[in-house]
Amino acid sequence: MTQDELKALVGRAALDHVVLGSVVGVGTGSTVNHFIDALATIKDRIAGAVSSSVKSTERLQAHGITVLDASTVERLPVYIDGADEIDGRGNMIKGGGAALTREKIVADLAERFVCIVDASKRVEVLGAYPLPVEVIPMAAAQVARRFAKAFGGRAELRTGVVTDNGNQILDVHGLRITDPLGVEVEVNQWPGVVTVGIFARHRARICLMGSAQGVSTLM
Ligand code: ABF
Repeated sequence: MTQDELKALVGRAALDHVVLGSVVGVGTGSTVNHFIDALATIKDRIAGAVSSSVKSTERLQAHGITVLDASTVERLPVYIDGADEIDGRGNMIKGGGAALTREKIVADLAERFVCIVDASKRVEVLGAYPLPVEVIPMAAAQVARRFAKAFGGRAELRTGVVTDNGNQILDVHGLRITDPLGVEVEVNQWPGVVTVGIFARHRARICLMGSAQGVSTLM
């Protein structure tokens, strides 16, 4: 099976974790796009969606799924989203799609984060995938210097990308993140950092992984 077929497999499998009658938290990316397309088949059995990006909002609305503003929702039973990397405890690197800030906001509303990935995303230690960090533009150079000093990482500005929130993305290469929570907490304090693409405080409680053997639940 191709990578996209594996993404479609887990996108459909995630329907099993949707609580009927509820508002569904929806992430961003090509795997989530398959989930959105599957969600459309039960759109009359949910109360709508809270979206993590303009791109996901547009796809949801194209299917006729009502998209609610996150500020109007107190709690979501579930948040379905992809990842760039996920380890054995559900810690993730996210942000390859530049939506990490709103993804973390919606994940914070949810009781359960269900991550949907193809097998290529599973790692033992986070960091081979360059860590995305959303920054206020004026802080980009200083945050890059901090990564070099604190973790030996090499930060590159993601050219031609402005996030839905009007900010820039740094991609930090050369990291081996053995303490995801510690790094997330530390970097969150640096002036100018909007969101760091480590999801340890908001790690996945369930991970559906698609592989040649089908869909397996990693945790
Ligand atoms: C999104 O899922 C992003 O955080 C992450 O970059 C992306 C993974 O992309 P894809 O599903 O297209 O592989 O939540």
